[in-house]
Amino acid sequence: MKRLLTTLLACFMALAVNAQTVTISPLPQKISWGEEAFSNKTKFYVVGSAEADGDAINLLAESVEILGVSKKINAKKFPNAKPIVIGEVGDKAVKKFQGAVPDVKEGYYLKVTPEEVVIVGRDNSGTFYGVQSLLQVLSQPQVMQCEVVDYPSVAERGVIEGFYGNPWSHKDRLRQFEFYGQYKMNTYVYGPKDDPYHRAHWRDPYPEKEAAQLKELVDVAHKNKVKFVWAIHPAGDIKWGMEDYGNVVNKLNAMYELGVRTFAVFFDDVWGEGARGDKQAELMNYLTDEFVRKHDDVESLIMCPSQYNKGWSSGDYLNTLGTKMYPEVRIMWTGNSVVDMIEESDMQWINDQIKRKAFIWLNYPVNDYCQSRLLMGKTYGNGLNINDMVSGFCSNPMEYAEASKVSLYSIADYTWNMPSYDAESSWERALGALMPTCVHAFKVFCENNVDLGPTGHGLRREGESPKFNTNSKEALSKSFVQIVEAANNLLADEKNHPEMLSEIKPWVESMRLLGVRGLQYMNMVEAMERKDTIAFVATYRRQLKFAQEQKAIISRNYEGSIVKAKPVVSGDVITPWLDEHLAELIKAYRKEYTYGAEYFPVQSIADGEYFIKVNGEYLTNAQAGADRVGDYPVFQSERDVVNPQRQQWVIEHNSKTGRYKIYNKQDGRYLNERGAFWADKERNPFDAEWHTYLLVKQNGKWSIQNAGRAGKSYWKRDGKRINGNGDDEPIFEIEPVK
Ligand code: LOG
Repeated sequence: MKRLLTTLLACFMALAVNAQTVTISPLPQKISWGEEAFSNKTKFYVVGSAEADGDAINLLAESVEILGVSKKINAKKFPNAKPIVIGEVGDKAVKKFQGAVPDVKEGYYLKVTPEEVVIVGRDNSGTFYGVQSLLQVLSQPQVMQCEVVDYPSVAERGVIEGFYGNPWSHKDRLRQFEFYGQYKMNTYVYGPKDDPYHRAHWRDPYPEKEAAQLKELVDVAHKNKVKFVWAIHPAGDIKWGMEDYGNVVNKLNAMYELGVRTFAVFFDDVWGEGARGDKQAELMNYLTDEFVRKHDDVESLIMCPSQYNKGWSSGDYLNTLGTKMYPEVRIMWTGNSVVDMIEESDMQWINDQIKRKAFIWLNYPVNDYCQSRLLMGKTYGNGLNINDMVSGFCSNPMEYAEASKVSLYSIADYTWNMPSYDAESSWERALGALMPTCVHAFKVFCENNVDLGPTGHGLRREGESPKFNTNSKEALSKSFVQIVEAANNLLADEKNHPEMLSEIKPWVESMRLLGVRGLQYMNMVEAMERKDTIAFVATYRRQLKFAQEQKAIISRNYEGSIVKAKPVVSGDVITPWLDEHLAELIKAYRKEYTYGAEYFPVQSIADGEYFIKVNGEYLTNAQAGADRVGDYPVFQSERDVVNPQRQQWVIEHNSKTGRYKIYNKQDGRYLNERGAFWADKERNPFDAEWHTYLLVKQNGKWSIQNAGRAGKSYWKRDGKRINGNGDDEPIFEIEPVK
């Protein structure tokens, strides 16, 4: 009896384990699993291929072993194969099953039994999605019996390439479309801000090469059942009137020639004339009459308004669009602010204003406004009950196309089956799907690249670095070792997903160095406990070398790159923790010991007169005497022998703030947070909140950091002058005037 029980239990557990390993993503609306259907070495023949969707059949043929086709089930002809019966509602081969197909666009029915596989689509996309689901079932070690009744929650689901910065490459986009097909996203809106033919030079046609590439993109999108929406952004310099209306129509016609059938017009991020609602409505109606309705295969237009979020809405702009623009024109919306998650009450508000269902432009995981961070965390915060309130839902991603897939995978999940969406499990599945060979290391990486820090847009993401544990020395060491190992494993696994790794590599390297620095810090703590000053200083200097390496990392450092980001990893947890603790440890050391003092950053300079130099060139108040608003000092290689005071700067400690003020000896004007003179002498009173700096010396050179209300950024040299957007690189030579 006991033995029987154990055997039963073992069987049950085996089943349970198998059942758990099978998931279809995005999660189907209805699915029931049975026992194993057949081995994953099974071969097939296809019944119904003549009438079924061609892309679905091609996908099947590329992905599974097909011995032939047949009009009917024919076990005699194919004794060693199983039939895949496939087609759309109305096709002969699938008549028997069509009652089971949900009556929703793109819905499908899939059944896997030991005898046969059945796929019936409500329409062509439905059949294609049925095949995609089947392929996921077949990819498991054991092919399980199942019955799936499935359809999307949101009609238009996908991605809007709408960010500033380096547009995606041709290859990036081709890979994206395959991914969208795989995970049932059906919409891609093309609108990269820095494609000149989208925005700055919207009137001009694409050059031949770009046009040919776009044509290929449209074809590949369509093969993956992705609607390619091409967007034009004329708002920057459009002249309201027939001439430019004609220019828009011409450009849309040129794009039509390349195969585009759905179009969008963007008016975001413009002010003044281009942002007029009445004129925008007029143009959209004109385009609908003169372009859309002149073609029988062009869909109604999509537009992105100038007031595209509640925070920026005022006057009767939205109401004008709502009442004057043809109701079939869809209107995009980013939520309560530029970067925001979307909830039910938000949808009620906007739909009311525009008298139609808004088309959501979700500004996540886009990072064009927080370029040092990668947003690899969970996609959470959107309401689970808004599917009937939106006409579409698209995510604006990062310029890092592959890395964006972590979030896009969840966007696919969310928009396909909204009520069942679970951010956590979707994220876990995404990691497994994207980096199957080193999912653990990838998870550690993603966990440490979650939040974006404080930005003007205010969005924060919770749960960064959940495993960082400072409770004990052992726990801390473990935390640092974990990120070093994860980075090493990812870097060693480079061949398995080269596209992903080449994008995230700068952040992976940075994570490794962060961990290494953490371990050096631990060694410093121990050296301090042992009172081993030599080891302390030596370890500190090693740490410094790694910090410099880390700071030197630049993403997208290729020629022509618009964005060159300096990666920050765990910018809200581990990085600030380590910076703070290192500084405290050094302070404690310096209280007790003098050995090695020259290597540590110091924060004190005696009141006096100084030359401020970069690379041997003198910061010079060349405009002294003119004393105008907006004057700024410049770097000059020669010593000023006529007016030496122009190169002499008075640095004084301000006891109220503990910081330093800097003014010119020649005319007494204070330098502001941009290293310029804020105003003329009369109107330039000293204000400690704005005119005081932190001066830190390291390896013989100084960094000058803004403080108080002027923020925390550092000065850097920018050509001949100072710029206030630098980093903590000590670049200034500050020498007393003798
Ligand atoms: C832009 C968008 C940009 C995003 C985030 C819209 C409608 N427009 O503030 O191109 O990627 O915010 O920086 C935007 O969101 N402007």
